[in-house]
Amino acid sequence: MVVANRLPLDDNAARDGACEWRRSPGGLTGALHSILQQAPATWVGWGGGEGPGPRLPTVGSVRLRPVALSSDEQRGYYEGFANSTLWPLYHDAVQQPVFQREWWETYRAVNQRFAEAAAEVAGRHAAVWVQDYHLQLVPRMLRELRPDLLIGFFMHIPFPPPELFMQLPRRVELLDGMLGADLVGFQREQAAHNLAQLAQKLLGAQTGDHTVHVGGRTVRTGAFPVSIDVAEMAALSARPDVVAHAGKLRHDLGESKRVLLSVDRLDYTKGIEHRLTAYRELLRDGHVKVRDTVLVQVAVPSRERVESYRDLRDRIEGEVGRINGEYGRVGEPAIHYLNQPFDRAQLAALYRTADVMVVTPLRDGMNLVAKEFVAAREDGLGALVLSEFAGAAAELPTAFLVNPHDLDGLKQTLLRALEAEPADLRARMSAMRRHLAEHDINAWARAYLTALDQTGRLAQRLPQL
Ligand code: ADQ
Repeated sequence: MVVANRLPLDDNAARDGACEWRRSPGGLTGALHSILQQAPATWVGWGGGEGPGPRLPTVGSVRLRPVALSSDEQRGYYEGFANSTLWPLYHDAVQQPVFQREWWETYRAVNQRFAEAAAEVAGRHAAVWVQDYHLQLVPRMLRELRPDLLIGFFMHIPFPPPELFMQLPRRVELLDGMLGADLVGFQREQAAHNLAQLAQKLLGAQTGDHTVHVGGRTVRTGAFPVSIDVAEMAALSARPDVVAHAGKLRHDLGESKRVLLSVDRLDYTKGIEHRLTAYRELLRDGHVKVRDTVLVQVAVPSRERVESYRDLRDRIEGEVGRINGEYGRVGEPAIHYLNQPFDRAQLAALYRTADVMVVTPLRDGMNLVAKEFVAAREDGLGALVLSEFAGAAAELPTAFLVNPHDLDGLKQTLLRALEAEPADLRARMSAMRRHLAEHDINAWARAYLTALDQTGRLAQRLPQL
């Protein structure tokens, strides 16, 4: 069973009953999509919208169990505590976290509702995999309701060092909530280390090698870097219609132009503003000219009911307008800005078209876009400029790694990537593709689930893993 904030359906599909799997612009749904179809499973999550939502049938082999949220609850739990308190704090407080006392009560009540829904439908001794920071209290709540269950928790975003976590007014409850799980998984080793330090400090826990002993139980921890369906992206990018679409994009952008591409959820952690500043300065200094270079910035709308996200969008759109106004020419903008969702085939075509993929978050749990780009480049070419602060950097050391806070460093790295020799690019890309071939989404699920269930029972039920 998976318990996640959202069901993997989009709102339209849920309303008209068509029930296509949702490829949401968030990374989590995509990551779990392939795995769950391999065995009978239940997915507990919010269906979007208000009230109890429609009765949802089984999709493929996955049974859906919707959890209802009122609009006040969406505000307090989702927009408030999850995305205005935890999200910024866990991302190095790159934006000031907001602490509002009433959000906490809603967050706790909604976590309790998810735990009750899971407890109600889980079979005896079932394995339950709870996802992400929205549901950090669920492991403890679920254990109290159903001590027979095997409970896993995976944090998709960074888990911060004690100096930051200690700011949280409800830090003890949040920490204790996660430690209700049998296995707590993170993207990076450092996060497991942070958890151990906090458990010692706040709960007086004893810690060992990837273990936390607390309240008479042993909780295991570890790093399980999430990945993508590499084979699916490779196949998609080789499809004749995608190749043709990439050719058309290249033609429209200018056959002789060097294309820089960025694809992000429109989020302040993704470093879009820093990137635009670097690009403006490259144009200003004359290192880059609109007649031979163009930036395509795809920024899918995200969390638009949260004020800081609306403000960010205004700032980014203002800056894109300024740069195009100052440096663009008729029929030749400096930046193509696309604030819209794309389907997977369109994304694959974009990845194929890029000379330089620019992935420069200020902090990111993993960043699946970087991996999608590598998987799409069966031609072995294309440069990846990647922030050191993305989890993916630990796995892709042959990317052009960069500190996005260092504007001069960012500018120099963009130029190095633009001017790199094909032989250098091929060597870098081939190392990244070798790594990804071995570390795809199935490898992630296999590693996590075998660590969760040391008896091997789960692995037997997921034969394709
Ligand atoms: P996100 O912060 O959402 O995920 P990311 O890992 O980059 O970030 O995933 C974004 C996904 O959205 C990618 O699969 C991408 O293809 C897709 N996408 C982006 N723009 C799109 C567009 N315009 N149209 C359609 N799809 C678009 C969180 C964490 C990450 C972590 C993932 C998974 O913040 O660090 O990698 O979860 O654990």
